[in-house]
Amino acid sequence: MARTRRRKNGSGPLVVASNRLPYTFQRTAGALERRPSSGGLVSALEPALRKRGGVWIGWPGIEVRRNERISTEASGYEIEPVLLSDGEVQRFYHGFSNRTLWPLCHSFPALTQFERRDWTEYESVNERFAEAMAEHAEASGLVWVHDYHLMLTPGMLRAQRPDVRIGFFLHIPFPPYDIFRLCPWDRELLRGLLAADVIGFHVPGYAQNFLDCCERRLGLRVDRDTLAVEHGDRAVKIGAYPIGIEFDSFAETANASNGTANGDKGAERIVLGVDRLDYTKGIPERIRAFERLLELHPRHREKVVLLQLAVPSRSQVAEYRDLKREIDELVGRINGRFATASWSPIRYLYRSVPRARLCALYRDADVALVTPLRDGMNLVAKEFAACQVSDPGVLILSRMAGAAETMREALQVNPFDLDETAHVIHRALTMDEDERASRMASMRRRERRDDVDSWVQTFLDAADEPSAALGALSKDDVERWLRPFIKQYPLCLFLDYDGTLTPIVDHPSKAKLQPAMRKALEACSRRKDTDVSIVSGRALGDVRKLVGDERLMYAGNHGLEIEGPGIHPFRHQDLGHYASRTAALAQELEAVSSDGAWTEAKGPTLTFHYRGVPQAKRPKMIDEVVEIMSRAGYQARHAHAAVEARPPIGWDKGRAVLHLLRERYGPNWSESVRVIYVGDDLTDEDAFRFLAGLALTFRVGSAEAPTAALHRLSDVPAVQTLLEWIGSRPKISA
Ligand code: ADQ
Repeated sequence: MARTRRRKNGSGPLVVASNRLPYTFQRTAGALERRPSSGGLVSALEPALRKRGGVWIGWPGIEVRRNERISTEASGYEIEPVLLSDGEVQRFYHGFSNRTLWPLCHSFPALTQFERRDWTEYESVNERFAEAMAEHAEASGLVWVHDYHLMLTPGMLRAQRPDVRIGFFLHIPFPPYDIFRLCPWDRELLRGLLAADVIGFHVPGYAQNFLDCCERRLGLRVDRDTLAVEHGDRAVKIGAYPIGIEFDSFAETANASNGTANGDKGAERIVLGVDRLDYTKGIPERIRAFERLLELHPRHREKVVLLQLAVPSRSQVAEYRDLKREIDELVGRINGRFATASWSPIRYLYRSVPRARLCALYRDADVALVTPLRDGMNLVAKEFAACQVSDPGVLILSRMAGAAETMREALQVNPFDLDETAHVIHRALTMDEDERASRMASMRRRERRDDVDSWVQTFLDAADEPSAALGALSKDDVERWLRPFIKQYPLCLFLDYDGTLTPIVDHPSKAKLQPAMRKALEACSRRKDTDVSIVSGRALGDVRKLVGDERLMYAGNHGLEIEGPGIHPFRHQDLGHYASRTAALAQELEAVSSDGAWTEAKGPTLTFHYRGVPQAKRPKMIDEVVEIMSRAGYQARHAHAAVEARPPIGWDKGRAVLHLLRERYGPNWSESVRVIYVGDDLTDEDAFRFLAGLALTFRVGSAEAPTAALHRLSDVPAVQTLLEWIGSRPKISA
C-alpha cells in the first residue's frame, strides 16, 4: 500500500497550544487592553511563531463578556482564544494547575492540594482546548502542546483526531515517581500524555522520572536507552530537549542600551536577582544568603547591593501572597540592620521591567544570583549570559535548576545552604577577569548555538522522525518481571482465550490457536511445577474443545462452570435457572440484530456480537441491546465489539479464579503457589481487581483503556513470549 508522505513540520507553520496566549488582556476603564504576557514559555515560543506563522491557541487571561471582542492580531500568526469563565479559571488554573501540579512537579508536596472538583474542571477545560486544537490541526500535521496545564489534551485530541501528530513539551520539572504518585489522578495524567507521539522535557533526569512513573504506575514497558514507552500498539518517544533563548536579540539589545542601567555603576557593585515572584525561585533564601555574605565578609558592606526584581505572579493563590509579605519583611529587616546614610544593601523592585532596561541591568551586573529551589530550566541564567557583552560578570546558579545541567561553567550552589551561597557570592565578587572571561565565553558559545530556534527545530525534527519503536517483548523482559515474583514456587497460570491466546477475529468460530502458541502452551502444561487454567467467556465445552489439552483446567462462561484434573467439577447453583431463560432473550434480541449483528447463546449467558455493524449504527443498537438485556433481568457487560448478558449473581472471573485456587491448593493456597493472570478483556478486569496483591496480572493490547492489571502486554505474540519463558524456565531444584 502506498503511504502518503507527511508534510515536514520542521519549517512550516505551527499549531501551538498553551494555557496562556502571548498576550494577556486586562480591563482598564471598561475597555480590554492587551499586553505581552510574561514568563519563560512565552519568551521562548513567541519568536518561533513570529518567524514561521501558524496558530496559537490559549486563554486570554480574562473573562471575556458577551459584547466584547478580543484582538486576535499578532505579527505573522493567528491567535485562537479559548474563553474560560471565572469559575473555570478558579478551579482549572488557580486550582489544579497552580495549587496541585505546580507544587507537585517542583517537589513541594506540603504545598500541594488535591481537590476533586479542581480535577474535574481541569478535565473539562482540557477537553475544550482539545476541541480547539482538533479544529485547527491540519490533516496529518503536527500540534505542539505546552506545559502542565494541558497534560490531558493529547489523549483527548487523539480521540477526536487520530490522524494528527502530537508533540508535548513540559516546561517544568517532571518529579520523581515517589512524588508524582501522591496525585490521586497520576495514572490519568500519564495516560493523557502518552497519547502524544513525542514528549519532551528539559533534561534527561525528568525524562527518566517520567519513564519510572510509566513503568511503575502503568505497568508499561520502557526503554531507558533509546527513551521510549510502549503504549499498546504504539511506542512513544521521550526526549530531553533543553530550551534556549533568543540569544542574538538579547546580546544586541544589551549592546544597544546606552549608559548604565542602575545609574550609578562604579559606585556600587551589583548582585542581580530576576524572577517571577514564586516560592520555587528561592527569593527569601537568596536574600538571607546575601545577609550571610554581609555577616561573613563585612568588606562588601557599603560596596555591594543586591538588586532583586520580581514580576508579580499568581497573586490569587494564598502561598504567593504570603511569599510577597515574607520578602517585604525580610528586605525591611535586613536593610534596617545594615543600612548606612549613603547605602542600603537590598534594592527590591516588585514589577515587570521593559526588555531594554532588563538587558542593561543584566549587562551591568557584576554577579547574577540565580538560585531557584527547583526550576525546570531557568531562562534568566541564559539571558544574563547573553547580555555579558563587555566586562563579563559571574553567574551563580542553583544545582536544582535544569540550566545547571548544561551551564557547567557557572558557579553552582545549593540554594538551601546559606553559608555556601554566601561564600560563593564572595568568590564571584573577587574573581579575576581571566577566570570570569573564560567561564563566560564558553557559556555564551553554547547558549548562542543552542538558542531558541535550535530548540524549536530540534523538537520539531524529533516529532517528524518515524515513531519510536521498542522491538518485540523479549524473554529477558519477561524474566525481569517474573523471576523475582515466582522465585522457587510452583506456578498457577490463568489465561483468557480470545484476544489473549488468539488474535480477535471477525467471528468467534475462527479463533484458532496457532501452532507456535499451542507449543508454548504445551511447554507450560507439561511441567509438574506449573498448572494452567483457561478462563473464558465461552461455554466450557467450546473452549475446552478449541484448546484440546486435558492437562489444563477450564473455567467457561466467565467462571460459572469449572472443570479440570484434581478439582471437583463446579457449576454455579443459579446456572439452570438462567440457562432456561437465555433462549427467550435471544429471540427478543433477534429484532435488533440487523447489519450483520448476531446472538450467541452460551447456556446461562449470551453474547450479542456487533463487529460487522457500521460504526454509525452502533450506538443506537447498543443502547437497545442493553435495555432488552436489563429488562430481561440480566447484567449487560461491554466486551470486544459485543455486549454480554450475564446473570446478576455476583460471580465473575475473579471469584472463579479464587474458587479454583482454594479447590486445587486449599485455603492457604498463597503459601504454596504463585499466581499469574493474563487477559485482554473488560471481563478480565474483574479478575485483575480481585487479584490485586494476590497475583501478577497482565492486560493484553488496548493501551487507551484503563486497567487494574500490574503490567501490559502489547499483543498476542507478547503473550506467546511470556509462555515460552514460563515453559522453559529453570526447574525448581529439589
Ligand atoms: P518561568 O517559571 O516563568 O518559566 P524562567 O525560565 O526564569 O521562569 O523565565 C522567566 C522569564 O520572565 C524570563 O524571560 C525573564 O526575563 C522574565 N522576567 C522575570 N522577571 C522579570 C521582570 N521583573 N521584568 C521583566 N521580565 C522578567 C517556566 C519554567 C522554567 C523554564 C521556562 C521555559 O518554570 O523553568 O525555563 O518555563 O521553559
